Amino acid sequence: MSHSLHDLGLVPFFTQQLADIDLMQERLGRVSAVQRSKMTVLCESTEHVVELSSILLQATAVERPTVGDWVVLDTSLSKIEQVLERKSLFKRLGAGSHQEIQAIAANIDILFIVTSCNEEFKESRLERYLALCAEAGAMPVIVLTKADLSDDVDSYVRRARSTQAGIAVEITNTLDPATLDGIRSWIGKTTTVALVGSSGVGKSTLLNSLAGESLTATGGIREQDKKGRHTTTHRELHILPTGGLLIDVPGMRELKVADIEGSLGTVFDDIETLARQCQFSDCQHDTEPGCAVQQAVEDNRLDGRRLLNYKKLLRENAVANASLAEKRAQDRGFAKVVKQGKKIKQMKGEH
Ligand SMILES: Nc1nc2c(ncn2[C@@H]2O[C@H](COP(=O)(O)OP(=O)(O)OP(=O)(O)O)[C@@H](O)[C@H]2O)c(=O)[nH]1
Ligand SMILES: [Mg+2]
Ligand SMILES: [Zn+2]
Repeated sequence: MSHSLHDLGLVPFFTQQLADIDLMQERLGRVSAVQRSKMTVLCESTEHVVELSSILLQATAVERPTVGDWVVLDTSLSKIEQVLERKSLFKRLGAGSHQEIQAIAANIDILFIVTSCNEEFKESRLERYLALCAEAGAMPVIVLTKADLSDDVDSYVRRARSTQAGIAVEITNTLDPATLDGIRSWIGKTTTVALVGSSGVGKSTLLNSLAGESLTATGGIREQDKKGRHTTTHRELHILPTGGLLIDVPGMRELKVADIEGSLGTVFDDIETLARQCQFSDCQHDTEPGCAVQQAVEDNRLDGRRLLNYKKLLRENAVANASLAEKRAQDRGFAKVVKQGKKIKQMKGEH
């Protein structure tokens, strides 16, 4: 398929970072997929499967290029030499014991947080995505799929709206293109949207319906608990024939947060506003006297579940930040030991 850099979402924010765009044109591209150490980069009219330069191989996981990044290739068009500054970055804390911040999608304008009108729907999960979206610097839209399977769509819309003041909510049956107008209205010619949400909610089905053709595989869900089968296995940036770019992200089993302290206030503005009226400035909104937040829960002005989730995210974030700080300190210590080792070798005249 032939496309221009403009079709790939090239806007002034990126061209301004290049000294001479004409000189760079051939070597400029956008990462569409990552396969271990290899990456697919879409350039003007062609695509290249490339490797990272030795300098980028030494970068941390979050600094290395990810899907959606704008990159400059070397003159042989076989290695990524430079990653342009990002406009936004959706990231999470990696699963398992090896904790590291992982870049999921770069340079996205909008995050479609996809959830379905069935047992899969959970306000707390949406709030988690919303906090990560605020931190990413993207605009969130909650997309409610499988409206055709529910006879009470309004209650799902109400619940979705309660997760963040003023949040945009779109409703669709992704199998029916006639229900996609609201969703389409968010996607401009150079807009990049990432699709996130649990496995089986219909992210890939939505992508295919918007494209009007089958760009990627979709799969069924388990009837008993409505859980998906993790059909999409890797992140990929797709160009819509009508313009706009969609990054399809596999359903994430675990969505751990870190570095979100600056963004919780965007999602939980109601709680943080109430907290300013608590008697104690360090109130934990637990059993303290004069707690305006607990009072709001008692008066049914604030959902107790929402308060519990806010506290849970705060706690989880604090634990993650502490362990990240410890890991960084260890890494620094390790780098020092290596450096000293080298120095001693040099002093002894060894190589
Ligand atoms: N009835 C109905 N079924 C839908 C809708 N959207 C998706 N589905 C079905 O849900 C199943 C899962 O859809 P996928 O698009 O593969 O889900 P996904 O979110 O991409 O899942 P992963 O790739 O595993 O993360 C498929 O059988 C779809 O046909 C919808 O709006 N209505
Ligand atoms: Mg999928
Ligand atoms: Zn309080």
